[in-house]
Amino acid sequence: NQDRLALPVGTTLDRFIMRKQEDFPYATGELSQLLRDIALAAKIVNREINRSGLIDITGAYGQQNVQGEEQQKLDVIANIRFIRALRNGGEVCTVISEEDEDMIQTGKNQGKYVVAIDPLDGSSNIDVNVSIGTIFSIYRRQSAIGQEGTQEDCLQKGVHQVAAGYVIYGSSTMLVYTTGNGVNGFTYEASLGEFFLSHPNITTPPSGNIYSINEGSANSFPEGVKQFVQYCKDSSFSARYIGSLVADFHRNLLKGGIYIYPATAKNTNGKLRLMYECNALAFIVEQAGGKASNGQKRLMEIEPTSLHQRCPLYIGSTELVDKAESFLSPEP
Ligand code: AHM
Ligand code: MG
Repeated sequence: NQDRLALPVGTTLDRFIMRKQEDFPYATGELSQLLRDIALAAKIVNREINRSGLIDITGAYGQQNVQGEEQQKLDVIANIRFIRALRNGGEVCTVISEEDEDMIQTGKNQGKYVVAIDPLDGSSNIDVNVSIGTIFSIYRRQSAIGQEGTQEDCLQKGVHQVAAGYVIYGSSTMLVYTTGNGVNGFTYEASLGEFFLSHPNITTPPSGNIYSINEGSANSFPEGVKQFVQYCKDSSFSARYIGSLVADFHRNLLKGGIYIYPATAKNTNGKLRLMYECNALAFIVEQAGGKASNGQKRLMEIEPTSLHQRCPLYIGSTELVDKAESFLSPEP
């Protein structure tokens, strides 16, 4: 019933999650709790990010770090915060994170879910006050409950995601997520400590005139990518590239456009990570009516083989991704 699903702008995230759960009579509430855990950690990380410019002068303005401990880098802090929230929540048995080489066992072996997360993406922008983000994917474990999650639980295709989302720490902080029933965006109101529904049922324009790619590497782009970039120029598109995947993706999602991180000489399989960067955004863009591919095939159908594997990314408005693919040679 569509009417029941439509909730008004201004609904808090907690209420939204609760109401969505009511639409599934057999839901146990565990996924809802997991999403709330992530939102809570996002608030904490947001607070740390907002203070980050002050970190080196905290002594000077009178605030001491409680434990007197050395300040750690923000991406490390974000990793600690998200892992702690996921561990305490109890719904997740295993986590894979950009910050950790191996799988992280939470010790909560009753947890039904596995999470893949990039706790703070856009590392080159952290120190210069430019938008950064968190990206997450949630999968249902395949192994039996009661033991640690396995590598197979972690290496599922993107099509098996049960939910995915991102947090953008930008001019506003927003959380955008999908559980496979459309995409909704929530904006954070810091003085109230709440995320409010601000972007209900996000759909991405079928086409657009923004292209986002690091043209500094143009000399080593595949021939088809060079041709597509030339097509964008011939069409007088706008070039926009922040260098924070979440921020570049979010802008293009709302305005229409394409983001590309192709294979290059330096990164022969692209730079971005399949499990905690590409798949989550692919799920979101498809739910918003857009498209994600590795240049040859649907990104969410790639069979993963390792936790940190990389993958070329072509993502955004369907017509533009189709156009880019038309310049590339088909899979051998
Ligand atoms: P990171 O995980 O080290 O932060 O790198 C990922 C970031 C993305 O946010 C961004 O889209 C990309 O790297 C930019 O890479 P480049 O500087 O090569 O254009
Ligand atoms: Mg990253």
